[in-house]
Amino acid sequence: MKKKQLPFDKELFTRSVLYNVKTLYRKTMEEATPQEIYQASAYAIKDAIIDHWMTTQKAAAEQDPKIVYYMSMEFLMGRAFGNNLINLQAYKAVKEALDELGIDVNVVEDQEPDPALGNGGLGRLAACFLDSLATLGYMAYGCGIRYKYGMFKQTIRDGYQVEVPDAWLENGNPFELRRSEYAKEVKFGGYVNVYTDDTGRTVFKQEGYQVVRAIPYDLPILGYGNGMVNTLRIWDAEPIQCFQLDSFDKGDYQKAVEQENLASQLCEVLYPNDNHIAGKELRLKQQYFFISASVQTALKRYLKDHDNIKKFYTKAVFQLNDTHPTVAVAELMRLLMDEYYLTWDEAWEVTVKTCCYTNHTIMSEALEKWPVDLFQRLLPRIYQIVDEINRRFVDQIMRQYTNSAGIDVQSKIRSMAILYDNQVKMAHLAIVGGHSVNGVAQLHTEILKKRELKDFYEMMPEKFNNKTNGITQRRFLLHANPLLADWITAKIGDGWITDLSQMDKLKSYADDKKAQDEFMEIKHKNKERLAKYILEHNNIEVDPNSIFDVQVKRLHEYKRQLLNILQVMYKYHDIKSHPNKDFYPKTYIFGAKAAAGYLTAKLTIKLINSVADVINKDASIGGKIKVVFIEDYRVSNAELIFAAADVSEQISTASKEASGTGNMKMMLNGAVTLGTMDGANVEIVNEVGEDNAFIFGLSSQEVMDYEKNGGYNPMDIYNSNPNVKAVLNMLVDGTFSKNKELFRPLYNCLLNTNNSSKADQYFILKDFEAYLEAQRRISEAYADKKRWARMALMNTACCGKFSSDRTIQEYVDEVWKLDKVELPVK
Ligand code: TH1
Repeated sequence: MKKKQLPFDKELFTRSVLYNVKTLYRKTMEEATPQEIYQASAYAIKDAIIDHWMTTQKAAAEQDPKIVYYMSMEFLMGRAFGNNLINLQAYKAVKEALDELGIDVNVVEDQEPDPALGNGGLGRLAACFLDSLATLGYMAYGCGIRYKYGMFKQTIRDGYQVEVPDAWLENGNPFELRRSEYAKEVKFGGYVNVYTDDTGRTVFKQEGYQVVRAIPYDLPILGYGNGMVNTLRIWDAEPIQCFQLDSFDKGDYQKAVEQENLASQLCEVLYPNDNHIAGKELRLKQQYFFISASVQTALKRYLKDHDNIKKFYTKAVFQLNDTHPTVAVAELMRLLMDEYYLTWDEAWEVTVKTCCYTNHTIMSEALEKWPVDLFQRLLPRIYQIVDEINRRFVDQIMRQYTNSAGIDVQSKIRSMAILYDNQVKMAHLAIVGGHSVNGVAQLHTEILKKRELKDFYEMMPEKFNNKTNGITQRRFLLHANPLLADWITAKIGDGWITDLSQMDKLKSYADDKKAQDEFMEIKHKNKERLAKYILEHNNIEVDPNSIFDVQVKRLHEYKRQLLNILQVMYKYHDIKSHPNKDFYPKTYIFGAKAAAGYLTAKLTIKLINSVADVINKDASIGGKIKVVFIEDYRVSNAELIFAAADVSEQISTASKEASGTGNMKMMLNGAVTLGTMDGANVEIVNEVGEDNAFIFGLSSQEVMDYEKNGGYNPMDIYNSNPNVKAVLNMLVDGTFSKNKELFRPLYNCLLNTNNSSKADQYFILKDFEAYLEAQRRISEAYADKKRWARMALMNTACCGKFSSDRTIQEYVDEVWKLDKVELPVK
């Protein structure tokens, strides 16, 4: 049975490209640069998208579905051109059309800068969710910030990371629409004047404030093959009006300049910290800025064709992506009371029924807490409301727990109050102000319920639920790995594109010799493709017959890139001292950005590059190990890397990685997980079976038990394990740097003899021996071609659960309760 395709007019596309090149640049195709051809092609695609976009809006206006507003400081979209073609089902047609013009579609795609409005997993998850929402036919708005500079570009100089600004908007963005007619005002600072108006109502009026204009830019989010186009609305800030010098007295002049400055700073740059909060004032301003504009928009849209504001929650739900958008709780309260005149209780009911919160981490340095004085100075009216929410909540704690046997009310208040120790605790506000709290993998949600948020769970168990993360197979297989995508479709049909659970039909090929050979042949081709990229970018020759062992993700101590590179150092030492020992050649591939101020992370990058330098140049090891650090790891090169991975390194300290999603992307592409029982790895092993993954190391329970008892003493391991001793000494004996002291800080992190409770916080030495053993098992398994092919194929076959389509359907069924939009297309 042939499924219907979205209509796409190839001839119209070609004509449109030629026309655009002419009218935009006054050039012929022969004269146009690749960038100009990209722009011309993108505008041609946008044309096709706009029709679907308008159709979607019309259908929504008629059907009045409930809408989810996915509020997030980060959307790590990656390039739009190829993805839009995929979802329009027009990739092949456009490839042909461009071919006929003598142009390579890959070259065109490569002209687009990566929109990198996110750090890592959290931002990429938001992007996958938008893709799934549109594909499943649910009305959704992504709400975020149009940062002028996204995640910095990483260059490596002399082995060190150097950050370069990411001017992604330099050539404009052909897919965006500026919608100045939907601008909103956002106010900061000043004070609240409380008075009674003529009707006897108490009025809270913010005065002496600074105001900026929020301008929305809309980006189309296409569903796959269904004609649905949702919207990612990102906000830019502009000063409210150009000031007229003549009419200004000194005070006004000062203020006008301040407002201009504020507007120009607000959306300047994304904070490049993953799993870490720097607590900067500008960051809080960014949060309130995009939240106020988004909440105003949502209310306005609702009131356009409904009149009972008390029923807002029947048509809208706000999903808060971590605590960063949590001021939405107070902003919604403010607007409902101050602008729409609801009472506190009425407004509170609407707010709780509208808001939901996703927790993405238990790392303490990532928990958002704002100093009360800063919060109050910046957002005086919002602070009043938070203060009242807190007062009522503390009251509730006292009513519930006073006189209950064996319960210390004060300790309950200490652990749950929103305002405590002169801090505003954003997670507590998000939990109290909404009706759903979810973790992002089973293990993570259990840790939230049993430990991190235990008191909240006991008080309001009905709010807690798990939504294991997922990823979109459209970008990470259909677009990233066309060879494998075509092969799978030939075997089981194309149903997997919108229903990943169908991948399990591949299981019947797991023992089929021919299928195994084809599968591994495709992997080989993808390894060649990556090898070419590495040769071009790193000038390192790698052997596609070696095992491609990949760890790509943000650099963070808990993710333990250091464990990986220490293991490489050990293997190097081992090979040099036993040149005749059998060793299956391996290529260790790293990719990671470190937050600009995170010294240990930056030094780890330098270490990886230094080790790579020494090993790659050492002819005596006969190329048995190569080490590659891929510069500027981002969504576009990630697609090449995932497709080529044999081994997926997921080696975080158990209990620390809430979910992880790179693990799923590599599994989808037939890589075998080498990991700890952490985050979603646990569920991956559950699906694929223990025989098809390599698991090692402490369990999350063991880690948490050690932590409760003040850690462990790594010196014991150093003194008793000669492998560990040898490898640690290599850090400080000049093997990898002329300056022997260069890597001393890393050595100290592991062994800190002055303060043993701070030594090896992430249990690297504790897990070292088990990790070596797991690496050895990998080599053994890979040497058995048939066994490895079966494992790799089984990983792809068992990845069905990890589609973001499944995650989104769970959110819809259990939390958001959205209605599907019916579209006239087809
Ligand atoms: C990540 C988590 O570390 C990761 O385990 C998870 O898969 C991903 O979110 C998606 O759920 C996080 N990223 C951030 C970024 C910031 C603050 C907290 C987290 S948690 C800025």
